[in-house]
Amino acid sequence: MQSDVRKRLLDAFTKSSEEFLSGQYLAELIGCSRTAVWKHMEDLRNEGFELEAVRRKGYRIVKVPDKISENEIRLGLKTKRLGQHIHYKESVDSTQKKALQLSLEGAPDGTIVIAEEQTLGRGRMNREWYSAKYTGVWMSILLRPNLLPQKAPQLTLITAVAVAQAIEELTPLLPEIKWPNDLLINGKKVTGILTELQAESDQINSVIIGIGMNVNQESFPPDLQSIATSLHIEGGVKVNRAKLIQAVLTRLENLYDLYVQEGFYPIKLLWEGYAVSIGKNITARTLKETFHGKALGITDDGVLMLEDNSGKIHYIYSADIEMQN
Ligand code: BT5
Repeated sequence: MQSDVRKRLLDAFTKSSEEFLSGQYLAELIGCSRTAVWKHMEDLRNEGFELEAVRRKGYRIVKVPDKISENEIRLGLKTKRLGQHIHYKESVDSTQKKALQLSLEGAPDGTIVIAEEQTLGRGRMNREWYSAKYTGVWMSILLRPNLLPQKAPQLTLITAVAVAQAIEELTPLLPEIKWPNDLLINGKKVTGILTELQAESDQINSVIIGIGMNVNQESFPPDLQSIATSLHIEGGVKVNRAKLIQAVLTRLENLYDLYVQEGFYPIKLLWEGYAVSIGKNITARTLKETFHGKALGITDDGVLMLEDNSGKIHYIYSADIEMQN
């Protein structure tokens, strides 16, 4: 929509003391036909405005979209690298895919891709990731770390700590981390992390860390209701997504710098403070095998240690975890 028409339309609603404005009135104000007004209103609807159209009364704006703007993320962002290049999209298939494309085009370390909506958001092993419009943080962070490829899974754990810290900074909620890539609140998943690697032999070309945070959803589709939650559902208030993004980026950059300087050990200590599955009986499903036993903790490299009933310790690099108690 032409921005001056949009501005005049929204101004008319802002300034009017009437709730409803008729199509005729708006048409005269803007100098177009009533059909054109209707089209403009449909454009607004497509951009996330909730509108009501009532015969003989006209149009009413019920709700304006809670959009993130690139400027809102930039304003006050104190990082040196993360988020210094922002690719903001209204809708994408997957921010991971877009970030990979940017990576291949040579985008710098710290570039982020953020979308209001993903039509093909994905989890690990191509599982679906539900990414409804204007409600979550759907973000991919491109890093070019000087690390051995086998260290990349540690970045998932670092990111989990960063997200947990950011949630604590902005809400009174108590997030927990379920190894390796889930954040839970009251036992339900509030965030999932997906770390993808492009590497050649011993050299990482880029790592793309995907973060899917449920923020302002009021409900979930039936198949997710029993396992998913949002900050809004848990805390009862809406959370500013731009502020949350800033907090995640700042925390992640700080932890990442700590990791580069001092290795994984200090991160491990922080991580353990949030870990929910440690000491519990779990089932760990890897691509090849299923293990039952007690989760003893993680190694100094971030690998899960599971002790089975015969006392044998298994080292698990990636799995789906189910907790028994
Ligand atoms: C994950 O996978 O948890 C990683 C999710 C990463 C999503 C981000 S969003 C930005 C970036 N772009 C992408 O396309 N992806 C990343 P996994 O551990 O495999 O969990 C997937 C499972 O979580 C699904 O099979 C569902 O059961 C459940 N799930 C799907 N959508 C969910 C949601 N919004 N909230 C909670 N659980 C969900």
